[in-house]
Amino acid sequence: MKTILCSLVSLLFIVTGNAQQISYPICGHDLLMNTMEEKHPGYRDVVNATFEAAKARGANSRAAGGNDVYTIPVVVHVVWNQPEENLPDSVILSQMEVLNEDFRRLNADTINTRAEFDSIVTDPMIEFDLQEIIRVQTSTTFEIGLLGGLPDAAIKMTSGGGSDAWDTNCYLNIWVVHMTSALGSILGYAYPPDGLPNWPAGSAATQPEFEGVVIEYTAMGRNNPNAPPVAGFDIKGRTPIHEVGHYLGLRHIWGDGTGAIFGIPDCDVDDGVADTPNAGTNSQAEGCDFTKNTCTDGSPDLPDMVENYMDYSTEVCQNSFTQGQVDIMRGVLEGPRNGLLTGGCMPINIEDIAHEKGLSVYPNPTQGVLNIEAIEAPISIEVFDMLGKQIALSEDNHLLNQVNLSGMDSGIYLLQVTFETGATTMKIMVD
Ligand SMILES: [Ca+2]
Ligand SMILES: [Ca+2]
Ligand SMILES: [Zn+2]
Repeated sequence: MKTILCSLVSLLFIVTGNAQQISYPICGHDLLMNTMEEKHPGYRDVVNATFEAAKARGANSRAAGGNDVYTIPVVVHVVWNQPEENLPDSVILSQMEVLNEDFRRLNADTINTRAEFDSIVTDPMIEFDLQEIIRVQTSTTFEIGLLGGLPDAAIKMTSGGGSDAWDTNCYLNIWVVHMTSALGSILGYAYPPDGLPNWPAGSAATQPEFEGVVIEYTAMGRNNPNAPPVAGFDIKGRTPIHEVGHYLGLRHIWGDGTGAIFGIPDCDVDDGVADTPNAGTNSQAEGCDFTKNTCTDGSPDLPDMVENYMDYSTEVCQNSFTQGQVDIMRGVLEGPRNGLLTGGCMPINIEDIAHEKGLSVYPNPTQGVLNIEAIEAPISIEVFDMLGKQIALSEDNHLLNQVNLSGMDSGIYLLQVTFETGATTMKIMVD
């Protein structure tokens, strides 16, 4: 499942490959890219543009000394059919620990990172804050179509037998389910970020409520009683690390070259990250081979970085992100996914709240004073910049309130108005 060009070819690979080795560590990212590209020609270009913008943003922010720890609020949806799929809290909490170790480079196995990579691996400074575990029992089965159709409308919608997302602008939703597929087992999939203004017209199928990460229930946590007993493929909670990597804009470390589908090293495509050594194939077949070196690039020529979370090496082998990858992930958090940095919004229909409270915000755009009027006094009125930094807070409010934004740079800001029973967030523009 590694080509980004043709899911049919991936299908052949799965069917003809070594079933046991091939069928486990599979990520549905490529499947997803293919499906989206078929539905919306140009999708890949938009993702690429987002990726390049994020890379530049993250690197610039680092150069400017930006090194805040970013915290992502997380909602886990356990959508279960068979009892074993209803994972206990302990497994979810174990997975949260793995996220908070690996995205802070606090994982004990960093001692296994080879010395030649010491200078490029780094701490992403991203943490995860579990807000809620939602459990939904379902009779629906979640099947990946033969041509790669993903069961989003079932998994991610209550009406489809799954569980509705909490607002995907401000929460990372992780759905834990059992998926079936004739393609083999898929351990997870995630959408790369979108949300740039150059999104092509007619892209409605990329519903915002489908953003997030889907994980096969056997791949969660370090203590999962259902983890598949496949020799060499110990589950260490690294599938969600890999999928969150995609969610934050990362590509596979081998660059998804076409030849790689057949195990032929394809060194002409890379992952768009300068510091990760070029790799021609993924490491699925090798597991954890420190001698693997499929491409010659640079001097000294580095081996394939099987330690990287974005490879298909075994989970016990993976322990690192590089600085280049971290720049992209942080750039995505500062750009298309910056709503995640506002501390989470309330899990309610925000349009309903704005309507229910008769909320009116004017003028928008504003050149200075913004009026915020409602039929109930808000508990708080907050304004955030697009980096998620709070720039205004009012906790003493009335039915008509004014926030003075004169002196702020021109641009887009987020206004969050919180009432007793819910909150709403909207974009405002300062001219
Ligand atoms: Ca690279
Ligand atoms: Ca090399
Ligand atoms: Zn992947």
